[in-house]
Amino acid sequence: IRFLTAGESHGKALTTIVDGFPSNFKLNSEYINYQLKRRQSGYGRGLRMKIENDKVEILSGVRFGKTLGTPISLIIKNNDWENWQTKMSVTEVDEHIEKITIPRPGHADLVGISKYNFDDIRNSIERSSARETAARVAAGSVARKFLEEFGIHIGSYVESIGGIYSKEDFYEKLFKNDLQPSFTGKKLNLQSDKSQVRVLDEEQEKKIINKIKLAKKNGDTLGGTFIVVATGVPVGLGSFVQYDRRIDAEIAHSIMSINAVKGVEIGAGFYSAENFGSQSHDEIIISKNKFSRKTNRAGGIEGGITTGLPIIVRAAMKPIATLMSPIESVDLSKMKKVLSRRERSDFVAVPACAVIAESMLAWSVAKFFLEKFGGDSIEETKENYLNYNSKLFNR
Ligand code: EPS
Repeated sequence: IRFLTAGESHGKALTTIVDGFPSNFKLNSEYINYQLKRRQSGYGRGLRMKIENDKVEILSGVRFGKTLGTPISLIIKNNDWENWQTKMSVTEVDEHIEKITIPRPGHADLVGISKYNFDDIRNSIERSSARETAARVAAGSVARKFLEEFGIHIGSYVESIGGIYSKEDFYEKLFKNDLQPSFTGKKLNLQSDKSQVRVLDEEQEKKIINKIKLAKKNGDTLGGTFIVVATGVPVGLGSFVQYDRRIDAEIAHSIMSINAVKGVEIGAGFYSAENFGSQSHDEIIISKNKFSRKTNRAGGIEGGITTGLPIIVRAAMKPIATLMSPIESVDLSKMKKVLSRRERSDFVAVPACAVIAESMLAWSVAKFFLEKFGGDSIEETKENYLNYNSKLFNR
C-alpha cells in the first residue's frame, strides 16, 4: 500500500491518493471525518482550528459504501483559502505581496528556503506546516477501517505536556500483560478522548491546562509525550531477515515523520537501557499447553516481528516553533539580527499529534499486514488470515 499527500496549508485543499487496499470493505466519509475532528481538537490549539471544520470528500475508489480495490482519492478543502486566494494564487498576481524574510528558529523556514532557493519563506512555510497531517489522518483512517475488519484497534493517550505527568504510571501498566485481553486501543480512546488534553488523569489535566494558560500568557509553546498502541495484532508481522522488513523500524519511521516529533521509543526501550536483562525481557510461560509472556516490555515486537501482544509506541513532540514572544533570528533581506517573526499558530498540539500518530501506526500495521496476507478482496485477505491462524503454532 502507498499514499501521497499534496496541498499547501493555505492553498485550496489537501489531497491524498491511497492505493493498494483490497475491495469490498465498508468505508464512508463519516468514518474519516470522525478522525479528522479528533485531530482538530485539544486544549491549546490556535485560531486556525476555529476556521477549519475538516471534512473529507471521497472522489474515487468507493462505490455503494464499499471499497473497489482501486485508488481511493480524498480531498479536504481549506476554509481559510478564501482569505488567501491572492497570497497563494497559482497564477501570477499584479498586487505586491510582501515577502517573509525572518525565519522562525526550530521551524523549516531557514532550511527550506536554503534548499529550494527561495527568497520568500512563505514558500517553505506552506508545505512544512502541520496542516498536511489532516491528509495523513484521512489516509490513515482507510488503514484503520481495514484493520478493524480483523479486530485490530489503534488508540492513544497523552502521557505528559510541559513535563507534567500523572502520579499513576499508566505506561508501566501497559507492559504488564495482565491488561490483556480486555484492553483494546478502542477502549483506550474512549477514556482519553474525554479529556481536553487526552490524558487519563483529571488532576494531571487541571495542572496541564494551567501550564498551557501560562504558556499562552507568555506567548510561549509546550511539547510533550504520548503513547500509541495497536491491539489485536496477529503474531508474525514483519521480519528479521532484512532491515527494512522489521516492523519496529517501519513504525519508528512513520511516527518520526510527524511534524515536531523528536523521539520515538518502542516498548520499554529507554527503561531497559538502564536496567538488567532479567528486568527487561518478557518471560515465556506455559499454561494448559499454551505459552504466553508474563509481561510486554518488548512493546509487542521481538526481532522485528509482532508477538501478538499490543504494539506500544511512545513519542516525544517538541514545543511548536512559532512563538508569540519571539526569540533571536536574522532578517535575511538585511542580514541583521532581529527577533523572530510571529505567525498564527497553536500553543500546544500534543493531543492532536497523538491522533496523527494513531493514523501513522495504523498505516504501518496495515502495510505489513497486507504484505503478509495480501488479497485483492477483503474476502481473500480474510481467508488467508484465517488459514494462517489455523495453522499457527500455539494458536
Ligand atoms: C495546522 C494548521 C496551521 C497551524 C498548525 C497546524 O494553520 P495556520 O498556520 O493557518 O495557523 O495552526 O501548524 C503549525 C503548528 C505549524 O507550525 O506549522 C493544522 O491544521 O493542524
